[in-house]
Amino acid sequence: MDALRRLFPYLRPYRAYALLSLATLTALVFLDLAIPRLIQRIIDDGIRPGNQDVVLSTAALMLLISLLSAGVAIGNNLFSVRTGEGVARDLRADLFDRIQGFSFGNLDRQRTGLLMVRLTSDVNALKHLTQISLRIGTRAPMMMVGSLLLMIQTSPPLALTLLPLLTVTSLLIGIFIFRMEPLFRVVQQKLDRLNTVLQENIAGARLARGFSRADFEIGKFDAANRDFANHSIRVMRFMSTMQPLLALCVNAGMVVVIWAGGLQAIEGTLSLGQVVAFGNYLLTMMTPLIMMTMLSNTWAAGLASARRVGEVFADPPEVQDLPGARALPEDLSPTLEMNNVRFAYASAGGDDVLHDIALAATPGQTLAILGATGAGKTSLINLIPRFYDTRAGTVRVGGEDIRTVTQRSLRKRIAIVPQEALLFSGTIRENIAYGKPDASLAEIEAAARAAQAHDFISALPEGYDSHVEARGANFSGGQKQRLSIARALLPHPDILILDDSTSAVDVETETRIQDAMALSAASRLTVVVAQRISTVLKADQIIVLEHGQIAARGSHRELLASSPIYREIYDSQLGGGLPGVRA
Ligand code: TTP
Ligand code: MG
Repeated sequence: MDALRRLFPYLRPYRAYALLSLATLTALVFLDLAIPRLIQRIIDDGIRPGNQDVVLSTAALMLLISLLSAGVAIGNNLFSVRTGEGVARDLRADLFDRIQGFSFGNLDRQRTGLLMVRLTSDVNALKHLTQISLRIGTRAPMMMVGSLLLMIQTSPPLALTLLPLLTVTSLLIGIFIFRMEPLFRVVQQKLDRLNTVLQENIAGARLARGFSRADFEIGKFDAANRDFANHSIRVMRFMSTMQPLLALCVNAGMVVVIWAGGLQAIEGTLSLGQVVAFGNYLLTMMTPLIMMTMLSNTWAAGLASARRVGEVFADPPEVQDLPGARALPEDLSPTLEMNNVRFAYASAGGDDVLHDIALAATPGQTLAILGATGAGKTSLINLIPRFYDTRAGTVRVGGEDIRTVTQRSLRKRIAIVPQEALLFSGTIRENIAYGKPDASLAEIEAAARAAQAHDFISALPEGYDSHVEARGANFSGGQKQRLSIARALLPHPDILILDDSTSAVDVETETRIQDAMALSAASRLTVVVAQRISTVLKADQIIVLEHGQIAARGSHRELLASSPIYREIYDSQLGGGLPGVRA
């Protein structure tokens, strides 16, 4: 329930629709409750005394009420749909914003597949909950109270006779809803599991083919699928015993009405019309109740979804601007400095992956970070745009502690070529201009030329307007890397970070990219991450990272002379002339 309360504000913009919906619903209840009274009148004042006028006029009135009722019901549907859709749209938009505002740390925690479920099925479940609440969810209790009152008004003794049965029915329905909610909750969890498996499965379909693990994947899916089905069956089994029981209650009630009411009618203490009206009120009371039990599914699903959507909102962005954070001054020379930096991933058990990092670089320089896989290179460079906060120590850009400036102003100065080149679906032009959407074609071409991408782009039939599929699936690894280098070069960043961004291009092309970039690098600070020593040869400063620690630093020449580790890397990659590796 608490989870639902968080979502009430989403109703506010649509309160007019919600109120209209409730108003039409109330009208509907009144109209529905009028019908048994009219039937009573037809019987008592029309049929029995043989008064045709009353029969005709009452029948006409019933027809009118039925038409009115249909119209009002349509209105109620439309208003509740409007409310539900509006709430769902706003909720999706806010969730999306929230996820856009997530830091890397949040994204490590929240699984992509489940976030997608939050935005789609969960929001849908809440939409249904809203709509159902504005329809049957409010109508049922109103009908119940109204019918009960009218039953008492029709014949208090008969109502009293029915009391034990009504109590039993209410208890049954109470038990039903009480037992149903947890059952449905488990079904929801199983469905979640099924979704996760499915998402991983489809994302990894190619890999599964490559390793002939399709059988294994099918098995994994089967297990989740069966688990979900088994729990659904358990719920349905419960429902299928409960529903006939409830129907039995209704029928038993009818028997009581006809038997006790019939006797009273014979005695003359109750008219035939009253008996029939009473029976009808019993039906108008029970039917919505039984419908409500069928809605416990929607309730359970809605509650579970509200809880999970609430979790996304309750996960604050790990990296946040300090209150009153200033923008990084535009004219500040973009130096880079790290002092005593320690860092750990919250998700990985909290052990430090970077220890005591200290480094400094100035504009115009190239700082290279060399290290084996897992050494912590990516972790280190992710601290520069403040994708993560350090555990200890400071990172300074232009002399400013980056925690004291706004993320936006900091990131505007930095461009990063991530280790895994990621492209969006769209055109090549759009992808390169991602960081500067208003760039001219000339600028885009210049960036592509520097990244050695212009030639292969021009060779495509549609050149810069060629289509890029989701994740850049229609380009090779090296092509994707060059496109993502062009994307980073385009806005002329003050600090350019390349995370092993030329690992998939040949050494010759890499050299050409480096030469082209050097032409525009006079005022830029470049940070190059590499496993391959050929990438870092020309850097002003090379930092050798080992197990998250700086093992050596200096220029290529200095390191070659002074650092055994560097020497070893050099010999293994270039010096020894291993087959397939050329200097
Ligand atoms: P990285 O910083 O990713 O190591 P790397 O970039 O030097 O390696 P590679 O050349 O293969 O790209 O990882 C350092 C450690 O941090 C490693 O033990 C894995 C861990 N780690 C996490 O726990 N979570 C993460 O998101 C990342 C990126 C790394
Ligand atoms: Mg890495």
